[in-house]
Amino acid sequence: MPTKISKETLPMTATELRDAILKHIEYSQGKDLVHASLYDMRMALTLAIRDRVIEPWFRATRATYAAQSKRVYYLSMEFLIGRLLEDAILNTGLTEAAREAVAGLGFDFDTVLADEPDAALGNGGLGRLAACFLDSMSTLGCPAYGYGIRYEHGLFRQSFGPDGRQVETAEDWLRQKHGWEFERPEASFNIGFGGSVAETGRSAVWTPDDAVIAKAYDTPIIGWQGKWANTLRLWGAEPLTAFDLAAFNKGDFAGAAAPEALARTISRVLYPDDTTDQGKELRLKQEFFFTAASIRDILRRFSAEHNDLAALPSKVAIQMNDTHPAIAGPELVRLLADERGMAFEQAVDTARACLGYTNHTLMPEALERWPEKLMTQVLPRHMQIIERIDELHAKAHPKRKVSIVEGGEVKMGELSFIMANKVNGVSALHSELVKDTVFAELNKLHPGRIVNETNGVTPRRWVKGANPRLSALITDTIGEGWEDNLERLVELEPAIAEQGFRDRFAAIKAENKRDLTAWIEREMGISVNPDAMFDVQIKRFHEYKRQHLNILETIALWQEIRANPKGNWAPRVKIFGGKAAPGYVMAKEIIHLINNVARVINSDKSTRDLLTVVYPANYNVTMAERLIPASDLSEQISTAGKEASGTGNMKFSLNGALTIGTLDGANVEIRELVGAENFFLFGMTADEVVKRRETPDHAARAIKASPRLSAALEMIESGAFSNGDKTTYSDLAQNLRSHDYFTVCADFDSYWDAQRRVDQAWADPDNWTRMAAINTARTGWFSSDRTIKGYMADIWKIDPMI
Ligand code: 26Q
Repeated sequence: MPTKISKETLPMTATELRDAILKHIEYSQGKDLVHASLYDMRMALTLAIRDRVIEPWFRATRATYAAQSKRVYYLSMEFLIGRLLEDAILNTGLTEAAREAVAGLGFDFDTVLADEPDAALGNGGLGRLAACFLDSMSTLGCPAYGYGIRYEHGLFRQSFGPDGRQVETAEDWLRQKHGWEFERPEASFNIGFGGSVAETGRSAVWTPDDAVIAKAYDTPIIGWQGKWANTLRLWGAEPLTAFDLAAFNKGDFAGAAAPEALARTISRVLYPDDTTDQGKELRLKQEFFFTAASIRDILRRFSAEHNDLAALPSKVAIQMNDTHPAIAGPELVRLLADERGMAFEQAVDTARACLGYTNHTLMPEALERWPEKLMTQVLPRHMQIIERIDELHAKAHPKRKVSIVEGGEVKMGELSFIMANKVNGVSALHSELVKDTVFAELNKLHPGRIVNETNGVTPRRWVKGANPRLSALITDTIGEGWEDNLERLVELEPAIAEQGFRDRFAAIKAENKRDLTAWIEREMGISVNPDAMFDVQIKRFHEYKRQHLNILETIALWQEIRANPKGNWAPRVKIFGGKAAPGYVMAKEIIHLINNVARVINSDKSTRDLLTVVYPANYNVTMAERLIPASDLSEQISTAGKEASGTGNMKFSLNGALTIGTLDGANVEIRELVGAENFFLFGMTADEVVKRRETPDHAARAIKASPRLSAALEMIESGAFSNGDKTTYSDLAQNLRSHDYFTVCADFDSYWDAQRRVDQAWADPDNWTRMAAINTARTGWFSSDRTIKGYMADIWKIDPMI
């Protein structure tokens, strides 16, 4: 087993690292030090660190090959990895050496780290989960490949117009060279689309009429202390023929480049998560493009080592991150049956034995469905295979009521369920709801197929890297080695009883808040009181996440502070962060409202010391790393039953923020672990929400019963936040008054009361600190290492290599 860390790899002294950086400035960047720019320094440091990662990476690859180990293939449309340099330095234990080396060369280390663009190849939770899983699989020595798309443009950049509306511009992370990746032209596949199918007896031959090349780009993912490294393989799309020389020679310059432009479109841009924008042909092509390339790569690797395709499930575990790669089932069946001659039913069983499916949402409108017509047009052979899978399933379960193809649509959730040997939810509550709602029928037919794997987050990035001060206190208190054994944080608990520990804990939070205060001043020109409570809601904008519940409470609070300025109000800074899908009108209205409420409230001198609202634009992984360690209160206020898990909630708890939240997703498990007395619970349960919706005028009733909510809504409608224009927010207000599917109104008073309990708790700072420290001590279970161990044992049946 390759456990030993060889001297040549790690550790490295500051002087050695300095020499390595200088070498790269000279030979990779082609500069001498006096002329090196910040970019040159960042690239040279990146390459110097990358060099140290190569050896463990090779070692892990060789060890897996030598042991003929089963490998995990994690297929995901999104990998929201953020910056890689700081993480890699942390995992290789080179933080101090790098800081010293870079300073010695005349650059500021933090500025160099900050020069790296965020790799924003994801929308939110699902993409960030994939990134945390990569880190944990490498830390645990689980042989694995992440497979995804090398988008030229990640999630759009967000800014706010002068009116406070969201403005989207293209993100451009690849404008500068991506220092971590290795281009692999030898790992290329032709991916076809469209065309026709010729059936000859038992087999079928698909002749696509269009094709692109999928080319691999590999990024090594090093685990904690460099003991293991896996590969993130992202596919870029390229044309089969780069250039139409005939057209060029005729003088048609644009036409000559047309095929190239068309092919490259496939990996051009990440689709924003937007349920109103379903069924786009390019999205389907993206999904097939990366899934087909990945499956072919997997089969190629298997066939290089083994002959018997029936043994595939003993060597290959493919995890589908939501339904986005659901075409993996039909594609694997096609390759096994059509191209390798396996009997169809055996091919289906073999594929199923390899596949797992993770569900991340219960909302029916968010489950992917593709028009049968489009599927037939783009993937004619796959459509036939899907129909045969449906028939086989019907034959095996004659009484079954569900089918994959229904009403002219292909339901990807059902396809994924039927083609997977395990289906998992992402929190205890969510997994139960998966069994009882979306897949109730399929669960009856396949008892035991649905399992739970509660999400987690990597402590290396989200504690050690993001919160070095807290990490030092943890190490001082419980010793080394908690970073890959996070449940050891419970050992903090005895220390919490000591005043000295609590004082240090409080001082760390205060310092983190001062850093954030300076950043807010610098970036936004807003000065906030660092001693106020930092009350933070950062996540994608969605009606179910209810940022509007938060802003309604903010308006009501402002009014009440004005009416009673001598009241016992806890001074607060309300911080928002997040993007809305460009086509999601209501979510964008909420953003617009928050910005204008901020403008109005922040200009009220009479309340300024007690209430400030800040909403920095372009929330991303790097901003999360800055905000979370400086937070006192974590807003996790989704309509119960709608947030599958949440992972931000875990990051906040670990970093010593208290949660105000509903009984939704992993909040339930957080509350169980930290104790009900250390969690501000409010709102209806998932069952109560469903019942309440049966009362058609539930919103009107709630508004009538709540003078505060009435006043806040009326204030919005009066034009107070829209320069007197009464119509600006009427859609938003009307939606709440009439429909209010997400029960903002029905939960308002309960939320208000919980916020006042928060105020009371804030009034006793030492007790607040005690509660915050308990949150840190008791949430070590939310390490993604624990989650990955669960997947390895329950789903993948793989043993760790270290
Ligand atoms: C689908 C079709 C077309 C275009 C985009 C999409 C699309 C893209 C992204 C649909 C959904 C997503 C992302 C979903 C997501 O992030 N879900 C979150 O997953 C987290 C990890 O399990 C959970 O913690 C969150 O509760 C869940 O909302």
